This record gives sequence, C-alpha cells and structure tokens, in this order.
Amino acid sequence: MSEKIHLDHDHAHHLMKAMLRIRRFEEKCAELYSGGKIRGFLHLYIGEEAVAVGVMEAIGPQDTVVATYREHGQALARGVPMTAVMAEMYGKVEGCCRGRGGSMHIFDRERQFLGGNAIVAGGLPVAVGLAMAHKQLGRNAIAVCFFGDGAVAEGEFHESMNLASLWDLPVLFVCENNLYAMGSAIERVQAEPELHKKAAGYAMVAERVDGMDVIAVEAAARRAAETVRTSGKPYFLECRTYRFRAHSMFDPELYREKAEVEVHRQRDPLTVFPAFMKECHLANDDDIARFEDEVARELDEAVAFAEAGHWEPIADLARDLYRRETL
Ligand SMILES: Cc1ncc(C[n+]2csc(CCOP(=O)(O)OP(=O)(O)O)c2C)c(N)n1
Repeated sequence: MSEKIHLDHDHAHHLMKAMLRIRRFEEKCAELYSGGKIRGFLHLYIGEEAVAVGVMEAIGPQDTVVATYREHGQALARGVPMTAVMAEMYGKVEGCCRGRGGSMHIFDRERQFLGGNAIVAGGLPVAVGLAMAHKQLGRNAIAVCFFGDGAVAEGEFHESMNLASLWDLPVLFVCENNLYAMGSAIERVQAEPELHKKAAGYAMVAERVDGMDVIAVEAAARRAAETVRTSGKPYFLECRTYRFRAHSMFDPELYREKAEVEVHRQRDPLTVFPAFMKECHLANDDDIARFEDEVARELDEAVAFAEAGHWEPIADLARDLYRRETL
C-alpha cells in the first residue's frame, strides 16, 4: 500500500468503515433485488469502493458531485444517510428522491450530491456547467465528476474536457476505469487505453492512480482537488479499478473468465486495507469485528426503514411534472 498521506489510527478506521459500509450495503442490495424488493436496474460498485471513499475524503461540503448509475458508493461516502438511500432503492416516498429516482438517480441537494445519471457521460456537461456557475458566482467550490471508461468514448466527454480546459473551469474529473464498459474490454474499444493521456491532450493536468488503494486515491485526490481550487483549472484523475460483479444484475458475464476476476480479487481493497492496517498496528481483529457489527446494525436499520416506508399515493403521480402556473 502507498503511504503518501499521514494515516493515524482514527483516519485508517474511518476509511475502513466507509468502504465496509458500501460493500455490505451493496451485497444486501443484491440479495434484496433477487427477492424482488428492489426493482428496475441495479449496478453494483463492489470492488471499486476505494475510489469513492478516497475522493470524498479530499473534497469539502461546498463542492458539488455528479456521478453515474453505479453511484450508491459515492452517495454513501458523501454522507447521504443509508436509510434514505435504501428507501430510494425500494422506491419508497421516504427515499432521497421520494422513490422516483431509484438506484440510478440518487440525489441529495443538502450534501451537494447532484445526482447519479443513467446516461453514459451525461454527468460530464452537468459538472462543467456547475463549475462555470461556481466560477461566475465566485464560490470557493469545485465540481467533481465521476464517470466510467465507457464515457471516454462519448462525444460529451470530449466537448466537456475541451470547454473545461478552454474556459479554465474548476472541475475534478474522476475516471473510474474498471477496464470494461458493459461487455466491452477497454483494449477492444479504446485506441488509447491509457485514458489519462487523452485528458493531457486537452491541456490539463492528468494522472493515473491505483484505484484499489484507498490511501493512494486519497493522496492523489487531495493533490488534485487542491490544484483545481487554487488554479481554477480542471484536473483529470484516472483511477484504475475493477468491478468484481457483473455489469448489472441482468448480465450473464460471458465476456470475461472467472480466473481473470480472481486475479483482481487478490487486490480487493476490503482485504488488502485491513491486512495493511494490521501489519502497521493500526487495527486488530477486534476492531474489524466491531466495524462489521456497527455496519450490520446500520444496515438492519436501513432495511427496516425502507420496509416501513410508503408508496407514493396514486393521486400524487402527476406531482412535479408541471409547474403549478402552467396547469
Ligand atoms: C449514452 C448512452 N449510451 C449507451 C448506454 C448503455 N450503457 C449503459 S452502461 C454502459 C457502459 C458504460 O461503461 P462505463 O462508462 O465504463 O461504466 P461502468 O459501467 O464500467 O461503471 C452502456 C454502454 C447508456 N446508458 N447511455
């Protein structure tokens, strides 16, 4: 593991627990989906937790975040309560979008978590627009944008990168390169698979970091966020990561061998980080067991909250579709 940030006991525990919350939440979601409690699409983030946790550590409450449809991890790491996220997954009124967004559209204005997005690359222009607003209104905020490697093949990506650089806009682009866009392996669809090199072509600072190493991600994200804030210019962070599960719950996963997944599992942040903490005497088995208990309790509460939630009444279905004056 890299040791580029000062890692005291409390901070190490905090990182560990944040990743564990995401992992256990998503495992539970897979179970609830199979049981028909969660419906629609479900894209799990399992394996990629170190990216969300490392980046969120590096930004402030005033910064705005946009994400993709694989965004439960970012939402939890950003502080959206697990109860509100779970109720949203269930489609209940108590969810963070009153049950109307579901798994792919988690949103929380108060925490400046401005949405998951079902459209590949759809968050990039939104982030650039937010950055422009931050700049014009003189806010000390930056826009943070999470997107996958698949987004890099979209026109919206290139237009967003170009304008952010040309107009000096404070955007932190976080590319979660998990080596696949649905069933397309990166080498088969990207002429230049070193994605940070594409960003460099738009005249912005671009770097690549090990997205399975939470400490390395946090250190790089701190450097990047600070540079964006002080220079007012965009920055591109390519986090090399891997998803251990299928693209979504519908994917038979015929495009890769199980053996390949097993190789990447050796670098699972939820295994590597606790081992590192123990080796450095930052945590012991009792600490890890305690985190598991705490997360299990929080998860039980979130499921109970969602179960006890309400469906939106039929009479409210047209609510928020039109402004009142136009009706
Ligand atoms: C504009 C658009 N084109 C196609 C799709 C269908 N689609 C959904 S996910 C996906 C792959 C995206 O892969 P990536 O950006 O690498 O994200 P990951 O799922 O790996 O996190 C595609 C093509 C879509 N949602 N939006």
